[in-house]
Amino acid sequence: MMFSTVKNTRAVMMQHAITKVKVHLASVKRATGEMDVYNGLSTEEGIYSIRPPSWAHEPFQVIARCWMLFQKRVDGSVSFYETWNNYKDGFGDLNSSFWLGNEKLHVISAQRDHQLRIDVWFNNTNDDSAYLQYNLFRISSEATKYELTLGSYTGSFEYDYMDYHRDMKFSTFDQDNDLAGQNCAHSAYHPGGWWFKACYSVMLNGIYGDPWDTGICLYQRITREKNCSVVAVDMKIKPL
Ligand SMILES: [Ca+2]
Repeated sequence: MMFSTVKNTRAVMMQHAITKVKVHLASVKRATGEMDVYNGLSTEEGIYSIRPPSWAHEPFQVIARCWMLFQKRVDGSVSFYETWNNYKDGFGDLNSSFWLGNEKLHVISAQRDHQLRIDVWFNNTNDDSAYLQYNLFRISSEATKYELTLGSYTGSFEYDYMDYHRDMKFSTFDQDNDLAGQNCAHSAYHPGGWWFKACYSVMLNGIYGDPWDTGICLYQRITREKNCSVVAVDMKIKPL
């Protein structure tokens, strides 16, 4: 009885937070056009078609306003328990949840320096949000497993959650490049592709809405506090 009440309260809180996120998205102004990702992003929020100079394929679409999003989670409609090749090419829907693709991130971030910002919305801290920001973000090539390079940290969290993931290679359930004995991205541990070490301090590609270690979580490795109550998150870059 008690458990059921707690569960219902939690469901109501989560629904409230999700509604807020959806309202925010509904106000997004749609636009289509060419955008120069290297010489300043449009201040008008919308979906843009881009073709980086060294991108040998068809132009692709991104969602941006000052920052270009490469990851977004707002609901559980898109699975992030995906293969290496799907993380490489990208998946999902720009209007809801998606991963832009590691190859695109590599090409864009190799072209010139970008900064990174991650915004996170929680359902258990007064619908609060917080962010992580880094003055450099770079993803290496597939040959070196899309290794993550980060600059120095600023942000509203006191703890630099991405610090643990600096210089880590990307791993998926079908490609183990982490430093743990097991494959961190295996479904039994933290399902989803990420720059795992052994294994994580922040994991934003877990199972949406899962309150446990398999979910979207932040883990303070000194105090061992864990927060898996993320209802929305986005990751984005902007040219320096
Ligand atoms: Ca491993």
